[in-house]
Amino acid sequence: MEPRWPLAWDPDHTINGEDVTMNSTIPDLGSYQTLELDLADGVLTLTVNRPEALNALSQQVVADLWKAFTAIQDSCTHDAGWPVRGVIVTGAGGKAFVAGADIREMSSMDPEAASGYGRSMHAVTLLIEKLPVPVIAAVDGFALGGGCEFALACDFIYASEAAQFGQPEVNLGLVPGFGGSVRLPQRVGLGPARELIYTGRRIDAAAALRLGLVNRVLPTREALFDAARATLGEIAGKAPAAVGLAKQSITGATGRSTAKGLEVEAEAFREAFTTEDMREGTTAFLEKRKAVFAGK
Ligand code: DAK
Repeated sequence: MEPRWPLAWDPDHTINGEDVTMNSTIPDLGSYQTLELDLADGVLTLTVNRPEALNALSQQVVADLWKAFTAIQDSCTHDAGWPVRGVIVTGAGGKAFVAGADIREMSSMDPEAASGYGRSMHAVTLLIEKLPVPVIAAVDGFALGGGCEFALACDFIYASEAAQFGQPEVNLGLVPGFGGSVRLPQRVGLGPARELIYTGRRIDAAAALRLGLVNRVLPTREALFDAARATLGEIAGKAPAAVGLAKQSITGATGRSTAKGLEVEAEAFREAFTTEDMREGTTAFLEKRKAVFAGK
């Protein structure tokens, strides 16, 4: 399906009444066999579009994700005018976010092919973590196995009441292969992550909220997207480089020792002082006016 995003783009659009386009040009984010991209009001919605297989992450989906997130990365700079200020990742069809890695394809993979498959998706998840804009996984329906791991690479997860999460790999004689053994313990703690991975148990949205796997649960799919867009709109009112540096700092410090993490934070803090937006933000405070960020 052809991506719809350029048609939805209107450079005069605002978020919460603020012009967040910063004189950006419309980025060429490419076209994809298995993804739909829709850029509106500075928010890019990326939809995995294989509803016939509950959006399972086939090798083609992984290749498309790599290409798409590389293109998005190139658009998330002040040189490009920050045309993309936030990303929502989701799945098509209303039944699943992503039901996992593609079991049909995996069933005939040899260990080398499986390893390449796992590493390609690792690369995609690292790209998402490096993206200097926030990425929200909007989960409506199943987020299982590789689908849960894909969501875990996003900055945070919002879920509808219909969401279901789990790492059911052990039911298939597999282990998590797209980052779940690293990111699930980071998100929910070692004990709950072990229990979920060893049992392959599925949990609903309310249980995921209690665990801290998701940030918010919304009653419907519509409310889910409204909430995700509202949060990204709120963040788009801030200095984009500062948001990017904060993300870089948190991602870079995660899993490190306190001393190493503080080094990462110190570097991001120093970098913030090289931006015009930092001068504008602090000056505006002292002048008792609202800051106008140029995205530089
Ligand atoms: N892969 C491929 N096709 C899938 C799929 C999947 N993960 N999930 C569903 N489908 C397909 C079904 O085969 C079915 O196709 P047709 O039979 O119609 O052709 C269609 O989607 C609709 O699914 P169902 O008919 O099963 O729908 P139901 O409502 O009855 O059930 C369900 C929904 C989500 C409960 C069920 O589909 C299900 O249990 N799906 C599998 C969920 C799962 O186990 N996910 C985890 C996959 S394992 C590694 C790399 C990666 C991984 C591991 C290792 N290495 C590098 C080592 C990752 C592993 C995983 O993610």
